Amino acid sequence: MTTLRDGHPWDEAGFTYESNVSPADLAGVFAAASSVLITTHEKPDGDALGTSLALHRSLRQIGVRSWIVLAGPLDQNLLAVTNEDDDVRRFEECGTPSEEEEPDLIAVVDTGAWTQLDSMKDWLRPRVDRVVGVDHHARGGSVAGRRVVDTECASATQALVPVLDAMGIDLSQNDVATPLFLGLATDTGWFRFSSAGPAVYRLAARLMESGVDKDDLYALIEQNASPARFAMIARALTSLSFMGNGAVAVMRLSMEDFAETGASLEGLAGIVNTPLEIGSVRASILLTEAAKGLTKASFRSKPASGGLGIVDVNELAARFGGGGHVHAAGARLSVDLQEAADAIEAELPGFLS
Ligand SMILES: [Mn+2]
Repeated sequence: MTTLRDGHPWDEAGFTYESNVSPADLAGVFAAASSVLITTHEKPDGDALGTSLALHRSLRQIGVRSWIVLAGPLDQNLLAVTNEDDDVRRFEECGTPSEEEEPDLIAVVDTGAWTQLDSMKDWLRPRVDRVVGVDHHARGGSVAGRRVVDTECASATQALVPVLDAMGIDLSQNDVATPLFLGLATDTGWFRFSSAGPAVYRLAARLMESGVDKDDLYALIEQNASPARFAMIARALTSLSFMGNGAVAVMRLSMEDFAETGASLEGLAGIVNTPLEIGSVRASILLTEAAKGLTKASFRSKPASGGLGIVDVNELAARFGGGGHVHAAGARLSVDLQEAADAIEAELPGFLS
């Protein structure tokens, strides 16, 4: 059974997750490196891959060898932004580096939470002094000895830009701009979320002027779905129910739904956002049965409007050992779909004031 905790599961006692070096400091560290392993949170999204790829291509520009290691399921559409010059490896195939391949620097981007680095954590722990971090999350742990954490940024790619600028990177060369734009666009729901402020639009403009073809990228990422994904969307919408007097939408997908449609878990990205189109809905939850007795919960919420406050889904997910952002979070519950729905419903009153 899921245990409730007082603090956030990403927190570490006595540890404050914030920048401890400047972007210029980090630029100096990258420039002085000879080989860099770049990694990010498991089940990488557009921002995780975009930050990794932009850093990888930037390091190539200044003659520093690097490679990317990605762990966990990955939306195949995202890989379309990589090309044959990029050294992108899957943890499931390459594992941790051999002694000959030991990098002298490790970059962890778009997360600072040990729980999001499960495959690599035992290898990373003795190396934290050689780990540098670039992130935009409010919470995290002691993963990176030196880190730039900017919670004002809508994406980790946005937090990376001042580092690249200090490195003197030309964003238009070997297409550094496109993965930067990918992270910025996907983490802001293509510039719709409240996190998309003036600085985001300014950066988007700069990246387009550096060669990003946003229509091409949109088609590649957002208009490239499989019929199986749509079969799952149909089932998710059919399962829609409400809690909290209509303020919270809940959708459920079972293992049978996956078996019968042939859809994959990684093919579900974004489905949880759809019920936010309903006027009365302030938060949306997608429950997926990952295995018998194991339910994955994805949470999304709207910005404050019409005198109504936000549903802080970061804190809601934390009640079940998960986390994320105020408007987007996830958790895993060791119960079946119905028990997960019941447990979440029991926690809701405190979040709907
Ligand atoms: Mn991100």
